[in-house]
Amino acid sequence: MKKIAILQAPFVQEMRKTTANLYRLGWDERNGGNISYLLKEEEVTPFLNVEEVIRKIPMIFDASELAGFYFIVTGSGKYFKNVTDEPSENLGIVRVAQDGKSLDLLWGLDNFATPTSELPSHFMSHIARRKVDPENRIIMHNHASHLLAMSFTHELDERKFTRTLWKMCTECLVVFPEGIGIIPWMVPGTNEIGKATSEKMKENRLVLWPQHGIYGAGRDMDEVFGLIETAEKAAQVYTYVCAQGGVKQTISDENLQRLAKMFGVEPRAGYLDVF
Ligand code: 2HA
Ligand code: ZN
Repeated sequence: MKKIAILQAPFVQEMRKTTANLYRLGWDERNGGNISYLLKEEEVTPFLNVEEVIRKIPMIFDASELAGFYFIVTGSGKYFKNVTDEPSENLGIVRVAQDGKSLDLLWGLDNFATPTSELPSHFMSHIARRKVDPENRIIMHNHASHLLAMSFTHELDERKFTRTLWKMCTECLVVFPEGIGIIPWMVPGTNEIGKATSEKMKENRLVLWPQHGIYGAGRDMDEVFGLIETAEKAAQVYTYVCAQGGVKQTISDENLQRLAKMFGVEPRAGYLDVF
């Protein structure tokens, strides 16, 4: 059967649009940031012959829980700024091999490029999120500026950090009622940071990497992008509030509780002081 040109695939278009948006927001300078997007086989087969493996790419960890799964990923060392114009150099479509120790490259990552250096954190987070939400398909990492700045000025206590964000914009509690997870500062690209991130992903879709950036998880691009931009907006407002001299009034815990009831969300247990 004749294949449709891969550049017409909706998931390739989404990756191009999203990386361009993220770049314009200033959250993905140079090679900062990475995205992995789980694809269903039936989404891939109209465009690619999945029996044609371009090359095998070894991995430094065991992803056998994802064996046979397809992903479109951003490339290691690649610039989000360049994805729109040069998709096949900067993106790749891969399938996790049966033993979970290598990837079959099916498209892209031209000139021997490799998938994002943060693949351990991405894949371990996919595994963790899919256990709580089998519909989860995207993991996104970027260097959202105000969240990054807040990781220097705000106490790195998950409850306190979450409560500050919730109180900066009325929308926040509704968008991430489970709050935000925070790991210690760690060396990026390692299995260790992957384990720590995925541990937090069991209970959060947002995980802060102090002095580095943010991880988000979601069922689709709108969910994960919306999640990160809502938290980032709250962090931006926090920055302005601090610059304007600090909080004089804010949303009370009782009002956050009323908000949660109205929108049918369950704030993380113990995060609101209401009895
Ligand atoms: O891909 O953002 O964390 C570059 C990074 C590493
Ligand atoms: Zn990063």
